[in-house]
Amino acid sequence: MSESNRLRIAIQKSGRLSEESMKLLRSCGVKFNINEQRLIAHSDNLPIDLLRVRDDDIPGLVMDSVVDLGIIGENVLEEEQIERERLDKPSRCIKLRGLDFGTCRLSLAVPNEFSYENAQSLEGLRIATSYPNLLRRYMKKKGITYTDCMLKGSVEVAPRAGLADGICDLVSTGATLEANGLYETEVIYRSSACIIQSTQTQTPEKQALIDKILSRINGVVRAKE
Ligand code: PRT
Ligand code: ZN
Repeated sequence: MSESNRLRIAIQKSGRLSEESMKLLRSCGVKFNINEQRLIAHSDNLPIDLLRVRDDDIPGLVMDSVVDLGIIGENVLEEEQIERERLDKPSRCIKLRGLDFGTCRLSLAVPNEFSYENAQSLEGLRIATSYPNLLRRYMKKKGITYTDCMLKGSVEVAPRAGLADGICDLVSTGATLEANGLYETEVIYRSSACIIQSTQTQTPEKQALIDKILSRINGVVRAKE
């Protein structure tokens, strides 16, 4: 991507954070129209381009300075940060602030018939997850050895399908666990959406625009509290 004077903000293309991310930017006075076919949406009134991508790609795009800002779940950010630490790869980004949407928790859950006492009950078992790094960090802290079964989706059906003994997945209402005959045993990480910035040098103009957007976000979030 060529250098641009326009501020680039990555948001989730379609998913649980998309609507709220666009609403937040619009309430900060950023005007834009979305063309579903297009990856990029140009703002009409400010030098800002929105990149609409999969949420998992957002931390990397910010850390590699492909974009300046990103709106992402803390769970996805933290997972990528641990991965980069593991690979000795720099993660050049700072969290500017937490946001008031996308709230959920990453939890361990087991089938209803499983008699669970504490995290040690999972010793030697297989756990399905899309968050292998957050799970490893937690299990290491607890001194539990386990095998992971990496699944990008349908994690909640893994025990019933005989792929795993338990799962480590995102929960908000708990309805998905219940529908799949599982119950939550431990919360291992609490998450909400957040806005992150690349730490690579900004032009003064871009930094001034970031400061303006951030101060408007502070105002919008405070007004709702
Ligand atoms: O396509 P793309 O990769 O961009 O999207 P995705 O499918 O990976 O992500 P998406 O849109 O499902 O979630 C984006 C982000 O929203 C997550 O990374 C979290 O930060 C946040 N979030 C908040 C959630 C939930 N709540 C949530 N409930 N993400 C997922 N879920 C799923 C969960 O995985 C489970 O399948 O919802 C189900 C559980 O919900 P309850 O209400 O039944 O408990
Ligand atoms: Zn995703």
